[in-house]
Amino acid sequence: MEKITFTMIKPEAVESGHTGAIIDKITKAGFRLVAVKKTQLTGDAAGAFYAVHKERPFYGELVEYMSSGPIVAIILEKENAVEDFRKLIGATDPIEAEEGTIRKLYAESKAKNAVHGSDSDENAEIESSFFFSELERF
Ligand code: 3AN
Repeated sequence: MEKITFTMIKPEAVESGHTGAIIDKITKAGFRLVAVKKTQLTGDAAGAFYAVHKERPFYGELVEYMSSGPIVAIILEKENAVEDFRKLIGATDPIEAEEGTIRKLYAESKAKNAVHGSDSDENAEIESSFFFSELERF
């Protein structure tokens, strides 16, 4: 059964011109683009998106970084989307990410790690709804 996951290409990767290469890698791995939007988060919006991490020591840094420049928000569809996408992006810290993964190729650090990937079907829907209405999904 086809499922969705949600990703963001983060500010540093967009700024460095990696958007096209990252989307190419994603679609070549069998994911279908359901919705795509380039936008910039306000500090408040980034804070709300990452509210689950509020108590983590890096929360302030994360919110500041994620609102520092444009991002590309994307809903993706594939069988086993959440798990397969997390495999494609690799570990949170690029030092630990496997060869060939998006974070190994494009991430700068644990904070500036190129892309976001939903960690569950439930969060994929919550995160997708944060950026897109039902009418914007095709
Ligand atoms: P993932 O994005 O792999 O699911 P999480 O959920 O542990 O990783 O962390 C969410 C985001 O918070 C990461 N994508 C990363 O940008 C940031 N982050 C995680 N750990 C750190 C850290 N130690 N220092 C700075 N930022 C971090």
